[in-house]
Amino acid sequence: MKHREDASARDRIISAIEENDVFVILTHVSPDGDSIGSLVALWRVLVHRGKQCFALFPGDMPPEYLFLLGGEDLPRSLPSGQKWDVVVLLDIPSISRLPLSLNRQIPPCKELINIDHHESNDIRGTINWVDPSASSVGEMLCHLLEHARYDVSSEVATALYTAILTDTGSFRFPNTTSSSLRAAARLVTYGVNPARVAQHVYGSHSLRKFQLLGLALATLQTCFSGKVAYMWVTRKMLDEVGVSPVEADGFINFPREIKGVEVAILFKQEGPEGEVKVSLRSKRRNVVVSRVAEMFHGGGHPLAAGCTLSGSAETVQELILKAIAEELEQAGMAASASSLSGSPSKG
Ligand SMILES: [Mn+2]
Repeated sequence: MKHREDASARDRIISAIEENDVFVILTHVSPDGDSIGSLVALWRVLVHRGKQCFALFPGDMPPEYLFLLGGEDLPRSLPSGQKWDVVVLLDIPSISRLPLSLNRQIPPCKELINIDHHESNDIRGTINWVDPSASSVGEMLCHLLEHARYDVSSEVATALYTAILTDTGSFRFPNTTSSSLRAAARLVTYGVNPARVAQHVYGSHSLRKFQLLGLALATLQTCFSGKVAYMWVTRKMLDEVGVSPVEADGFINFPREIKGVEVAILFKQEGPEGEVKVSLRSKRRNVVVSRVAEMFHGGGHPLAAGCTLSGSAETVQELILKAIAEELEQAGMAASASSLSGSPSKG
């Protein structure tokens, strides 16, 4: 049933592309490899097909993905008063994740296309294609372009490959399936150079990023008998090293990579004073971190989610660890408070 719906959603998306001329493509704030790769790929395809197409700048881009833009710039805001035929949302599960310049408003349009792989997606477009079994929106777009028999240039393939590579954690996360690997392999036949992409994504960091990582790693701790690991990036660390918070992109993988850890947490003080951004990762489907994020008005996937809390470092850490303990308990992994090792980090 689901597959039939997906197939018809895909056909309707292709008709909407063919029948319209003026497009806006949007992706989520705090963009990652999947959102940037998908945005750039679809933008290039539509421009190549002679469409007038705006891909809106989603917010600070981690520098390792800038190569996908090939020196081109994205508009920071949309021209006002413009009527759009089609607005395409990529990897955006809810209105709260729209680029900030839009003020939580989807631009008025005839057709609203919602393409996403977040189970929690609650956007009602005129066409909705939400496939939680897909590793990434990049993988979905690969299927869409092939289904439409559009040609996939090596630039488009590179953007989609980067999306799949990064959303699967370099083909290490549970969303690494035969479907995602096959899509990546086909993209290589369209002209991707995997070593070159890896060099950009993983081998072009700044020295300061590693200096920040050094400070953050000093706060790394485990609790609940080693099932939970957490780490802090504080305002003070960012100021000390003199970097923007985007440099902490990917830090969540360090607590995640400790043996025996089921849930990894990264606490980041990046916005206004007293606000803490919390990233959560789980290794198993029965420990659902999006449920924890939702308790604090955040969201995400079962295995990767996030939320923002206000309060002191101690309070935020305590609230999150308590919620994680309950989630572990529900999953049959007892996590009594007494197994909490060490006192909450002062950040
Ligand atoms: Mn994604």
